[in-house]
Amino acid sequence: MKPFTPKLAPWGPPVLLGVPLDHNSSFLRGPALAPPLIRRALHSDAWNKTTESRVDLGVPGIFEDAGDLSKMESPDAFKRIEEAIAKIVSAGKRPVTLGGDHSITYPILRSIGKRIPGITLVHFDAHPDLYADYEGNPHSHASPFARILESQLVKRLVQIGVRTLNEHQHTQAEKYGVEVFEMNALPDLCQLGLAGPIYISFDMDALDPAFAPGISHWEPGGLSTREAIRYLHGLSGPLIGADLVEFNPVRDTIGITATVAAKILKEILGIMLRA
Ligand SMILES: [Mn+2]
Repeated sequence: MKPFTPKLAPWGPPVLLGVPLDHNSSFLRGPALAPPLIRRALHSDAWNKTTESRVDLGVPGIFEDAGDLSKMESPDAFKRIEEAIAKIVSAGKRPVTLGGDHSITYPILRSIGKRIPGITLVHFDAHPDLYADYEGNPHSHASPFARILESQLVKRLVQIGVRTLNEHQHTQAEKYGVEVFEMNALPDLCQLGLAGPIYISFDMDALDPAFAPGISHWEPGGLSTREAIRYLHGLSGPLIGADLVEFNPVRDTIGITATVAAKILKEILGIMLRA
C-alpha cells in the first residue's frame, strides 16, 4: 500500500466556485441547479473525506469555497465569471469551478490563459464542443473550445472520451490541431507526453450514462467512473485549475449523478493537492 500521508503540493489552495449558468444549453436546461447538489454530496456523511490519493479534504483550509456567482442570467455573466476567476488566480490560488453548462469554460480560460502561459487543456467529454457556432449561438455549450482555440488561450487541447465527432467538428479539430481521442481508441496517458501547467475540463457526459444519467445529452458507450479516475490519477502536475460541468439534476432521478460528480471532484482536488 502507498504511504498514508502525502506531501502536499507547493501551490495555492484550490478554490471552489459555483457557476449556475445554463442558458447556453442547446437541448435541456438544468445544470444551473448543480453546484449546491455537488457540494451537498461532497460533504455527505455517507463517506469520509479522504481521496484515493490519500489527501484528507476534511483538514480545515486545505481547500476553500467561494460560494456561487449570482445573476448568471444577466448579459454580463461571462465578464463576471472572468473577473471572479481572475481574483482567484491573482491571489495565487487555483479555481475549481462547478457548472453550469460547458459554455462557462470559455470565460474561465480567457481569465486563466491570459495569466498562465503554455497551458495543456485536458478535456473529458462525449462531445468535442468545437462548433464554430451552434444554432447561431457562438457561446453555445457546443462551442467553447472553438472560442478558446481561436483566442489562443492554451498551448494544447487533448480530448478524451469523444464519441460524437461529425464532419464539421472533425474539420475544426484539424484546423486547430486538437488531439482528439475517441472512445474507440483511448490513449495511454504516459504516451501523450503531457506537461504542466495542466487544466482539466470535465464534462459529466464523458462518463457512460449508465454511471451518470443526470446529464442533458445521453451518449452511451462512454467511460466508466473508474476509467475516468484512472486518467485523473495518471495526470502529472502541476494542475492549475479545473471545471466540472453539465451535471443536470433534472435528469438525476435517483440522485446518483450528484455523488459521481462529487467523487470526480474529490479526486480532482486530491491530485491538485498531492505533491
Ligand atoms: Mn458533452
